[in-house]
Amino acid sequence: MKYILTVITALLLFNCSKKEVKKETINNQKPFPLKIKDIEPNRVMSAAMQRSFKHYEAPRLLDNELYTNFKYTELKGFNYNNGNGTISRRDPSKIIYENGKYYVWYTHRETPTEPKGKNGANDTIPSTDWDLAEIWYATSKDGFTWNEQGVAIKRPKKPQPGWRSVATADILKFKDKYYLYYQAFNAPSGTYNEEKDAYDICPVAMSWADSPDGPWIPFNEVVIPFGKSNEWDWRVIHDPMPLVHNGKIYLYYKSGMDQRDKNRKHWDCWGLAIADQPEGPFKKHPLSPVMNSGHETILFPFKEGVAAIVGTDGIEHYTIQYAKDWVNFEIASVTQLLPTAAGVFSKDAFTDNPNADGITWGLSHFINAGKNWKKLYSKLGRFDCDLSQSTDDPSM
Ligand code: AAL
Repeated sequence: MKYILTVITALLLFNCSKKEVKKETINNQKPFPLKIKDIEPNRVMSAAMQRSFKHYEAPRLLDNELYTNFKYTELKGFNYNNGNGTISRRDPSKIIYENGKYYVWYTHRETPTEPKGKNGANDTIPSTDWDLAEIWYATSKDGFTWNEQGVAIKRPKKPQPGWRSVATADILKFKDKYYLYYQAFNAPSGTYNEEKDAYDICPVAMSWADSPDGPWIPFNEVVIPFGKSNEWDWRVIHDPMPLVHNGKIYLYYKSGMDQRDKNRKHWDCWGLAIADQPEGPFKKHPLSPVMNSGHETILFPFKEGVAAIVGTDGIEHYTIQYAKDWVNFEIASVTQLLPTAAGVFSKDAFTDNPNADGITWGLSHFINAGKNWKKLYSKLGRFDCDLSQSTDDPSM
């Protein structure tokens, strides 16, 4: 009898500790005390209420460090030709602080007209807002007024990767050198290539420099290749976003789960590829895709894990998520007016700090379009938020 009781007690304890572990995986906080059954023990919950406690731990979504509002401010220092669609700046990189100033890299398009779609594009007319683009950079003392410094990565000569467009860069600082990872288009964006069975013919390229002011030296090899045709990321690799974790480079990227029918509808997901060196080889994590929603990749180290701003697109859009192990994300909060394609200022992006502070600001892009998408171009703007352990929310 004594033996049976001991076994039952052990089993009960094991069960409880399992539940605790599960709760701990979300945001490393103590369980929120409120449960509907504590208030009204006999209430039968509707499907929606059961779901909110079971899948989302709803009370936690309303009260935690990874909840914030976003406040937006127009930037000073950029000229957009009065918004006639011929100059565009979009997809800002993370922001880094070097030499007493902030640095950002972004897609810069300056073309004779606004984008005309894949059928209207030629050697000088862009198909999309990020076609025929270069990667430019700007610096700032305060994050509000920016001085455009000019081109960082030009389009190389045909047939080098990126001859058609280089876009959507992100920065890595690793062992005192700087690395820009970016999309290298070998055809107008949106063009389908039968031979390669891919859309943008746009794997990830990289250039490196000894200083954030360049000169940038092309690595001249694809660093993150497409998956095989039976893999989820066979079609495009977009939005490379490198961070440093455990001494390695953790690079998140966007690709799409394809429906593979004639409409080729796809569903944006994020993958993770890990390397010991900035040049690679990058090994794709076997659990990729690690995120089921979100258009552009927006991530930053938070405590010992990584937090993600999941903005537009997907079933879990407008959430902020957390992965203590950098792979398995859980929803931490649901919020609104999230930045688009943001580049964050994360002090700990490359420091491998086991208690990273988080972020309070960054840059977002805003897509401006006239009637019928005429004069389409994008602008950069600043956002402020409180996704940091150490500050108060400036937007409240
Ligand atoms: C962006 C990013 C990538 C896409 C396009 C330009 O916001 O997701 O960069 O290719 O849109």
